[in-house]
Amino acid sequence: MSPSSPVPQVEGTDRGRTKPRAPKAAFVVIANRLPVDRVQNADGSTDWRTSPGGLVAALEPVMRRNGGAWIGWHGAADEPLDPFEDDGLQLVPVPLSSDEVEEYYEGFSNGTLWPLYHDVVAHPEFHREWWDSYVRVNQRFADRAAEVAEDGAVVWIQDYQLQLVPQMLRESRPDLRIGFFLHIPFPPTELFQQLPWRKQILEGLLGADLVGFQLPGAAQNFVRLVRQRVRHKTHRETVYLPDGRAVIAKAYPISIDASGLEALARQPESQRRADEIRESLGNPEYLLLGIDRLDYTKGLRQRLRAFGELIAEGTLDIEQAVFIQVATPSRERVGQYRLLRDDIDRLVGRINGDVGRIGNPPITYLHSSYPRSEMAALYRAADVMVVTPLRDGMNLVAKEYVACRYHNDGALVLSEFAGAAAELRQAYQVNPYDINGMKAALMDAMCDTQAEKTRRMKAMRRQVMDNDIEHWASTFLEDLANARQPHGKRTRPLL
Ligand code: GDG
Repeated sequence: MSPSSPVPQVEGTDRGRTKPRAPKAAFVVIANRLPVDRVQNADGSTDWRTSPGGLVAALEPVMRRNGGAWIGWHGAADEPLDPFEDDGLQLVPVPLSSDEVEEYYEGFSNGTLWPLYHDVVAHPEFHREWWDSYVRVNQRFADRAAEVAEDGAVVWIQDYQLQLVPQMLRESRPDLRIGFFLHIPFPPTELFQQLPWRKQILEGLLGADLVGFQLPGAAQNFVRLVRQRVRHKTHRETVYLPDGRAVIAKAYPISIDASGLEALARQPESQRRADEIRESLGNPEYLLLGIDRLDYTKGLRQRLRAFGELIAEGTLDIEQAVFIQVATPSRERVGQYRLLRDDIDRLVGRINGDVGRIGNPPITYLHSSYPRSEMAALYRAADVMVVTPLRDGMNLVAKEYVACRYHNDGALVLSEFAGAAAELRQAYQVNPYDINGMKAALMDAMCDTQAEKTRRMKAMRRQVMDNDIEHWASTFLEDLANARQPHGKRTRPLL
């Protein structure tokens, strides 16, 4: 979104003012965040900028093509904001108080659900006040959607922050066709059972007609849990509810705007910048790259250790190989993320201090976020892309790297525990907990013959280019429109 976008008025404190109504929409996306960030300029004026993150990267093109409304929080606490239009997109802000940001967002969403759903790689905290806030905020999102959706509209709810919205919305608007997509893993029954509110979450999701997951295994976990905990009848991917409704749970692996990103990577400016990046690092033989949100699920520590050991033991020379790690700032007010940042700072400092030489730090660590053009240049510059999450719903970075390698060169080292591993079979797959295995995979990814790397990359490129974000969204929306319902009513198809 351009900085010159119209800046909507922040609502004043005069209580008598009538709230502008968002126009009714036939297609509504509900996500925790609107695809914009409000930023304050030095002169006190305000602008809107597209915010980073997988969800926005994934949904923006689909929304623009279909038109429609996007409901979400705008990122500023205690500041109600009027609905506004930007570039043909209706944006409908949902206000959150600072207590709600702390309890619903940082608390229940990111302190309870996020670690629980990612194999408990960090300890999930269970607090009843966090849950109460989650219920309240979910109800607010559902109420807003009930106002905005026109009769018989298609509503697509996104992700773990809003799992109660499907049921809440169905209660007030049974005419709607409701879809839900979970971007993160859905845990096995043994872990999900820890959640004191497990039944409410399952019932919340069952308000949808179609519940989408990244992988078939996640959909199976969900159906099994519904059978065990809510005692509904199930058959394969279908749950049969006592009121005659059927809910489908199925996998829709998310992807990227592959041709759009490839086009950006093909621009001469991207290659020029890629050459400049390599040059500034002394033109190493191998440039390794990691790009992640700074998150404990992403396996940064394990991959940096593996690389550091290869240098320390002399398998790799520091003149020969350099690692760039971009860690985009994320959830910085959550305690576990602050600890992680210190931990990675220390680790990078130790490795560079132990094995670096003047002008030759083996790891270039960037705790910052970059424009898309710089990301494309980095993908062009890297010989080896290192994606080693301990658990990840999909991982779009892996697919983005593949999309940018239009000469079929470069190599992808990919964790078995990323959803993307199911599709990118020809990556150098690793168990990120196995440091020796990871060291061996890094060496293979660097030293294999060009022919072998080309064979792998070609196959992965076919997969990514044929199954892009458009394919993801259209298959989901088609299945949602066709989902069989007792009244037999079909929704108008979307574009
Ligand atoms: C969740 C799930 C799932 C990162 N830094 C910058 C930047 N990014 C972009 C990447 C990529 C996206 O953010 C990150 O997506 P991931 O998929 O890697 O990870 P999560 O943020 O954890 O996303 C994940 C995803 O949802 C979608 O369903 O794949 O499993 O955890 O697109 O390029 N973009 C820019 N500057 C940065 O500095 N412009």
